[in-house]
Amino acid sequence: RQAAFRTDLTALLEQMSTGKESLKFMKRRIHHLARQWAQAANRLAQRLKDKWREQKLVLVHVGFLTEESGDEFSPRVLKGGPLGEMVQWADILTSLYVLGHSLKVSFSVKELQGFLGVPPGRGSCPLTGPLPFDLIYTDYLGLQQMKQNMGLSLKKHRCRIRVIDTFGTEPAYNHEEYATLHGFRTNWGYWNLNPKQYMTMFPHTPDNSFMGFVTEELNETEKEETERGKQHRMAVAYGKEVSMWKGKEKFLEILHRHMEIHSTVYYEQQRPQEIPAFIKNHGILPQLQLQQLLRKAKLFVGMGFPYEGPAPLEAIANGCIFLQPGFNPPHSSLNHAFFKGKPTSREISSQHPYAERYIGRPHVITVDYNNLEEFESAVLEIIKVKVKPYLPYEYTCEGMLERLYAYIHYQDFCTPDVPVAPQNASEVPRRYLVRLPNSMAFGWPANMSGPLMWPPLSAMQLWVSEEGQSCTEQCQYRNLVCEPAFFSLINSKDVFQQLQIQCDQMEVEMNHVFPGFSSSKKNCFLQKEPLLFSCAGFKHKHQRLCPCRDFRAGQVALCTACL
Ligand code: U2F
Repeated sequence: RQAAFRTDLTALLEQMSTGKESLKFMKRRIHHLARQWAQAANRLAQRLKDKWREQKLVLVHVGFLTEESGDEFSPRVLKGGPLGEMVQWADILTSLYVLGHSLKVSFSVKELQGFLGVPPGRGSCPLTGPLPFDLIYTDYLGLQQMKQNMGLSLKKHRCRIRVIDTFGTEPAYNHEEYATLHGFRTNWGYWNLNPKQYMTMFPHTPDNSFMGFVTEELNETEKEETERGKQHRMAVAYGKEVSMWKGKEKFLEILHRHMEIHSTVYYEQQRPQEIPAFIKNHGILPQLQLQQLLRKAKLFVGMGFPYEGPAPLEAIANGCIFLQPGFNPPHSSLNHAFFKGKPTSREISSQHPYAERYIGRPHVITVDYNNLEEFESAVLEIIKVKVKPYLPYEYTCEGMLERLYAYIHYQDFCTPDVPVAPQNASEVPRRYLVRLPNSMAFGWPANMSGPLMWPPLSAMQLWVSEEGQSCTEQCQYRNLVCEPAFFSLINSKDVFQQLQIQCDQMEVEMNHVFPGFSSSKKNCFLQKEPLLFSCAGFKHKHQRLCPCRDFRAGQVALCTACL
């Protein structure tokens, strides 16, 4: 069946009836953004008019909101607890629905069992008949619940699963045996999925798919009104929970010398000492009202936590400048409790690396908050400078629909991959290799991209990393993005030869930095295990072969020829 775009969200909202605060929050959000979704659907429908899109049978099982997982989120919705995850799930549900897929939504193990056709109380009995879904979107907790309820059959159907994973899972942590042997074992990873099956909140490691969420976009009239109504000496402090305010007095006092500071922090009755008396607190506001507050304010000031939330994008979309602390040394699972046990080695250079890297000045200013002079001069600059509301395309409704459409249409983890580490030269797709003069890059002619390869081969450029550098960084340095789908094509002896890399020895091993080589020892290495192809991996004294690709302006998940 063909999928048809939907613009009326009533039936979706009806599928979500329950008394939980988390669901009420999500429903309010869906309802509030309905007009923007409908406009985006119409625009994308026009652009894709001749494309045939199959209607998929989709199950969405939101594990972290089930009673069976303890649901710690719902009781904290009105009390300053995390809302980012609910923002994202609301937007995923809406996108799938608007794209016209057939959707079943589950917020409890009982509903999950019903949809999977597993009789309640059967515990770990495997699902018998065929899986009644083409795609299942869930999270790590949901995956665990499905394992318990589908038993062995989960393995058979795992290529249809997509795991919504806020901070991402790098390949070294995902491969059970490798993670266990090499110290990458955490509470979460080791599911042996294709790393692209993990979908993140921001474009973190390119090993995963970037799912994202949306931020409301102002229309031209609203933008003009916002610019006119800006109060240049009004700031909003980013911190819903009292704990986020501990030890922040110094810079808040400096800020207070120049601006009136508002906040939306939750506390019961008496104001805690962490919240200075000069702060004008509104308590937790509904999203719509928070947005009104941000429209008036000039500055949204980060206080170091939460990491990588949606609020800075909302502030910037409403014409605020986001001022945030840079982290030196960067925060990671090695040195910070919050990231400990998360299946990633990613290093966080500031409270919001996406805002820092993909948006930057004049909308985002990152400074060292320990240097109070630097902080103060940033504040003075912010008061003077004029900025317009800004929202990257990938965070608009159309951007999210476009991305999810592409994933559903093109990503296929059920069909076996191209052979890895081909030993026989005739297996190597040599005819694709064209040497570009004066560079270490290969270009692939556009007409070589076959229908089965996505992203298309024409998008690929091969580069060699520096010693100790990851492919994520090398591609970024080239203004490209690492594309793990191409690793299997460059994992061959011939590629080393074509690049004129001297290999006295060629080994085939399981290692998340291969294919690569050590130039001092003249040792070259091919990858033995396709699940370990990794953009994120790096190793001292090792140079890597890096498959990079281009990307669309404002939509890093997709290459120019990807649609
Ligand atoms: C992030 O979660 P948070 O919920 O802490 O992220 P925020 O950026 O603070 O805000 C999430 C939403 O809360 C809304 C606001 C944002 O969309 O509009 N909100 C509101 O409705 N009323 C208010 O008064 C204030 C905010 C991140 F998203 C999670 O993935 C992480 O787990 C968490 C910890 O790093 O940070």
